[in-house]
Amino acid sequence: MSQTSKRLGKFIVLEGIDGAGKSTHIDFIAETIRAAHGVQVLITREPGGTPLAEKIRELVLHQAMDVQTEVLLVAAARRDHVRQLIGPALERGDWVLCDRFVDSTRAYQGGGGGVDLGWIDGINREVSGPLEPDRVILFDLPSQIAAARRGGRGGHGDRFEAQDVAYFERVRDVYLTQMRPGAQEKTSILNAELDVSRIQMELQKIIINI
Ligand code: T5A
Repeated sequence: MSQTSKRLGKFIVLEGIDGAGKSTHIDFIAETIRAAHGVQVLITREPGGTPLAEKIRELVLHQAMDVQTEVLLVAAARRDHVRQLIGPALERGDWVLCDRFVDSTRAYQGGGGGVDLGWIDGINREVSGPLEPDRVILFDLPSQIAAARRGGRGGHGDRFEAQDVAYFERVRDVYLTQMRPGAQEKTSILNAELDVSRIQMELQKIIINI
């Protein structure tokens, strides 16, 4: 998106540790947005969302690399995603529902991997410019429970799912206690331990008020 571009749609982001329940609820969230706000909803994800970014996703999830390289690759994927898909959708008035965005890089590479959060924030500002989520819905779940849920599902077997519970506790800690400046008032923290129907009730309340 350029500095002068006009944003008409809203940008909604789902965050949380692996197995917290974003995929389970994403279609419900999109349908609830359509019903509540009468808009088109584009569902997308990070890393990914464009042909180039999906190729980068494969590398980041499956190719061994150092953690700063992870930051730079997800940033490259994000740049393409914002310019090719997210920005144009918002400019034509669609809402964009994105599974992960800049807070994932802070939480995973910053919290999990130990990379300096200031460095990550600087790169994210360069890459996505003025684009900020209008609402972040954070699915919050203790790491042990998320690991059990991932185990029950069989797991995707990517590099992040192979990390231990301590890694995911550090990821969760950044999500909860070291938010981006200005992100706190735009973040809804959802108790992902609840059952699916209770979570849907909470999601409806959040979405109606966006
Ligand atoms: N990444 C991404 C970075 O490191 N840096 C970045 O900058 C970015 C953008 C993406 C990976 O990339 C990393 C982070 C990620 O590891 P992914 O496969 O897209 O990889 O990973 P996730 O987004 O985490 O997707 P997952 O499928 O692993 O997790 P979900 O979507 O949160 O969980 P979900 O819905 O699949 O649920 C897991 C299991 O729990 C059950 C479900 O049925 C399922 O079996 N479940 C529940 N059970 C009981 N009660 C509930 N309320 C339940 N909700 C779901």
